[in-house]
Formats: sequence, C-alpha cells, structure tokens
Amino acid sequence: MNKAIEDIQKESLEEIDNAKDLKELDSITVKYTGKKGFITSFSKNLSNLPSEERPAAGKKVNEVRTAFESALAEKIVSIKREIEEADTGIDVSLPGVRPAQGALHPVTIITREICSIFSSMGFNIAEGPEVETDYYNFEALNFPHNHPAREMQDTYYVSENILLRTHTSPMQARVMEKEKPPLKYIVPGKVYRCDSDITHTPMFHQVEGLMVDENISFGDLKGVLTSFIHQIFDEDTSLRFRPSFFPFTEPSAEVDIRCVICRGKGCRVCSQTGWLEILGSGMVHPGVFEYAGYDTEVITGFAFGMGVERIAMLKYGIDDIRKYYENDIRFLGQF
Ligand code: 2U9
Repeated sequence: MNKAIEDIQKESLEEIDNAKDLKELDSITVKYTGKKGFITSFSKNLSNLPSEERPAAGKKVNEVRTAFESALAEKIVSIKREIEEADTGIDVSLPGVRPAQGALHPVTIITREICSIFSSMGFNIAEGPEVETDYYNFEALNFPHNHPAREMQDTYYVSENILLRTHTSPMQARVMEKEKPPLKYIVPGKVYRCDSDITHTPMFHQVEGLMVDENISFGDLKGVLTSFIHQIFDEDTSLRFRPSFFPFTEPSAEVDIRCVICRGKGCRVCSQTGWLEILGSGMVHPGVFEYAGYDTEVITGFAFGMGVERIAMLKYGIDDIRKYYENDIRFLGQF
C-alpha cells in the first residue's frame, strides 16, 4: 500500500507540474480525486485493510490528497497569471509604478525665501498686473516719454500705451497712489524684456522693494539690504555699494557681493573682478513722489530691485539661465 500510494503521489505531482492549461488540470483532477480517481480509491479501500494498518494508511492518503490539492491550486494560479500576461502584456506580480513626485521650481523656492526674509523685517507683499499701462511702467516712475532711459529696458508693446511690464515697480506706483506713508512693500513677479542669451530670458522674475516714511535715509537702505544679503547668502558675505543710475532713484547704488565661487580671487563667473552684482537700489527720486502726491519736503524713501533667477543661479551654481525654462525634470527635480 505504502509504495503504491507514494508512486501515485509522485506521478500526480509530476502531471500537475507538466500541465499546460486549465483543461489538462481538469483531467488530472478527475484522474486522481474524481469519484473513481486513484487517490479516492485509496480512501475507499482503507476499510479493507487490517485494522492495525488503517490509521497510518489513512494518514498517508490524507497527506497525498493535501499535497495534490495544494499543488493543483498553485498551478491554477500560475496558469491564470500567464493567461492574463499574454492578454495584457502586464506582469501583475511586479510592484506598482510610483507616480513621480513634483518639486518646487528653483525660482519659486528662492522667491519664497526672499519674501520670507523681507516679511520678517516688516515688509508687506503686493502683487499686480503683468500687462501694464505705459503710465505706471514708465511715466509715474520718472521715465518721461522719449527719454533715453527707456532704452535700458527693451519693451514688448501690446499697443501704443499698453505693454508687458519691464519691472515690478509699476505695482509700487499703484500702492503709493492708494496708500499714504509709512509704507513698506515688496513686489515679487514676472517681468518681460526683449532679451535672450546665456544670462537673459525674455521673461524673468524680480522682487522689488520700497520703504517710504519721514526721515528714511541711505543708512536705512544699507542696513536693510546688508541684513537681507547676510540672510540669503552667508552671514560673513562682504558687500559693497557702487554708485549707479536709475531714473526712479537718486542717488542710486548697485550692490555687489564677494564672488561666491572664487571668494574674491577672480574667476570666469565674476569676470575676474572678485565681485558679483546682486541688486540695484537707491533713494526714491522726488519726481516719483510728486506723481504719488507726497510732500517731497518731508517724505523720503529707498527702493531696490533684484532678479530672482540670478540669485538662484549664484546660490545653486547654475551656469545658464535658460535651463530654468527648458522643462527638463532631471534639472528641475534637483532643488
Ligand atoms: C518705486 C520707485 C523706485 C526699484 C529699483 C532697481 C533699483 C534695480 C534691477 C535689478 C536687477 C532690476 O532684475 S533687475 O534687472 N532693479 O536695479 N530697482 S531701484 O525702484 C523703485 C521701485 C518702486 C515706486
């Protein structure tokens, strides 16, 4: 009995293993566990055995049946999976594909960082239209019609008096029209200039700031901008204020920091000067206050502006501004 049942076990498991489809498995089931199947017959014949042999033989037959049924169940699952794969080309046993996780654009990260530093110094944040009037973009900021200073900002015109803003300062002019001093505002946003090369894109981002009150001095400008630079770059970054010209500020100064790449020795990034231009600034021109209707005898203020892409390039070591806008997620996912 023992040898015979073991042979049946071996044969049945081999047949299951070699089966090619579900139909073949059906025949194997009938052959071994059907009414007249081999394993069934062994169960039926147990009563013919001498009583002392019955318990061991019964146990063995049960083991053979259990092994048969679990091999059969496993084979059914694997044949069904093969059928599904053949139909869909999908291996359902593979782990799922995780959806790609988004990341903030580096320009967004740095804009938020800049805004948060100025917020902590008490500046309000304002946003305004990207399509502007000639009046707010130029006239109210002391760029008269046909003034050569307008050439500093190559402009996209929509019509004679409507344009894409070339800086975010028109929003500051709008704020001044509505509110009286004291004012502390920064305006982040997109600006447009007809320019395109390794350091310029036709659209870029600025943050411009304005602080207006009685007795605001160039010392306030230096204090606020020095604190800002020490927060956005390193605490020990050296900086210098270099005289410059903007139509809306007088006097005007550009602010340079010690080159973050060569630490002042001179390299390609700082054109061998050891300094990097980071922002523009100045005391608000009285002509701008006159447009706002402020008393220029008592009201003074300072203003500043910076390009966000440039600051992010220096912070992250990015060498070509166009990389921001090529939508290459291998680049964008790094920040
Ligand atoms: C008002 C009056 C004056 C904002 C200012 C700059 C200097 C400046 C540039 C830096 C690099 C723009 O992104 S950039 O090309 N900006 O140098 N901007 S002062 O002056 C104002 C703003 C508002 C009412």
